[in-house]
Amino acid sequence: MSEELQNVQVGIIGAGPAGLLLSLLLARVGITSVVLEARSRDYCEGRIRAGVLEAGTVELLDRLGLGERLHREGIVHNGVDLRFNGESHRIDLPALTGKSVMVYGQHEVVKDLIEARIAAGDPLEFEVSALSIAEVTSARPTISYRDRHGNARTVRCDFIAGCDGFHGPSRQAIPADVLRVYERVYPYAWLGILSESPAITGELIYVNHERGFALFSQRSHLVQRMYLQCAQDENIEAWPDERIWDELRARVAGNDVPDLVSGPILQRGITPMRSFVAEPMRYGNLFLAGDSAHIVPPTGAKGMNLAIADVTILAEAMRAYYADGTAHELETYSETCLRRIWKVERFSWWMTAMFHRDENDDAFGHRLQQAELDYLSTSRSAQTALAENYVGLPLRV
Ligand code: FAS
Ligand code: PHB
Repeated sequence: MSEELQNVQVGIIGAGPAGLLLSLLLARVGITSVVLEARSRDYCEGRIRAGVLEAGTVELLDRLGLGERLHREGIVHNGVDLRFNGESHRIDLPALTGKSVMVYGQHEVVKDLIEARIAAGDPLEFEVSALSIAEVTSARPTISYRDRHGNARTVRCDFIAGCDGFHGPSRQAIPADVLRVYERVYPYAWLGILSESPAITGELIYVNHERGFALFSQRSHLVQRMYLQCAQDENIEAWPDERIWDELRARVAGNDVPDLVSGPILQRGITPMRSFVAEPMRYGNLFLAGDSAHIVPPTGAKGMNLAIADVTILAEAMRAYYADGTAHELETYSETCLRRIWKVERFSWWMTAMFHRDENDDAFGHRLQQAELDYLSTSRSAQTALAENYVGLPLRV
């Protein structure tokens, strides 16, 4: 099969939020790129993941002209409820930060980004295979792959953006003696469902309960996204609908909370919980962005937002390089991103430790958790600290 060579400025691996958004940000400033995705378009658009957009993410999508459906179908959330010891404590986001968050599924964001990329007529290839990266320390690194028809192809570019998620090949292209990895795996997981049912209160409810953590989120007024803390090795087959609904009710029930109304479960799955950071995020002319470089436990609703922040910084650095010939922002890309990433890792770890019941924890640890929650419910300063992280830290911190 013929070998075809494409020359672009940036080769982007992965059509998740990071890769797609980077391609659109680069196109706005005249930088050519190709996006190479292993999965099909339908698979990428059907992958149910994150649900909360930080204020900065919404502003960015608006600037890109991608906010129309987001504002039509998304739901503005001005508060989140923290529930423990049978009581709810509302964090008033605008009162504490002047900002809100938007509930709009990641898969909806991906649909909007794919549509925009295709409408622009720029290259976006799905179902590629046998992808490999080479010569990343040279001036013209390459990406080789087979397209969906089995044709061998090679992309020669100035830069490669590894937006291929936690399991992609980009991070592996950094030599083991260069790469530093920091990881914490949590002793529990999340059982998540998507259901056609009404919300309890219409705002997110994070629950610390003796039976375990629960989270009540949304995708629309009629579709809810809910999670239960479960064992790391939980078998989803052991959770028929009735058991899921009973457990959700048991963890959120109280005189101060409306009843949880059940409905058809549209999707279910188990999500493992880990914190992970790979440093550096640049090696030669390979740049990692998003889940290829870091993972946060979803308790802080940060995964997708962090990926979007990475590529915003990377796109600005590449613009400066091509427009002004200055490489400073490229050279400091990793350092700039990691300063924000570690703050978000901290917040996500803190929210996770505060709300989950860890059976390995001792009585002292449990009391500390209770004190953390009690302090949050009584201190405006503590609530402000949570709120400013929840709505999203500034891009450069
Ligand atoms: P992504 O993983 O989204 O995209 C990477 C893309 O690269 C994928 O499309 C993949 O197919 C492609 N790829 C991989 N290898 C390739 C190869 N060799 N060749 C070509 N393409 C390749 N975050 C939250 O904030 N809240 C949540 O509730 C939440 N829930 C999650 C549940 C699950 C099961 C998972 C896995 C993640 C969840 N996340 C959540 C985090 C998630 O939203 C990520 O942070 C977000 O998808 C990151 O976006 P990307 O970095 O673009 O990576
Ligand atoms: C979601 O809606 O999927 C969601 C919301 C908040 C979180 C995690 C997940 O902290």
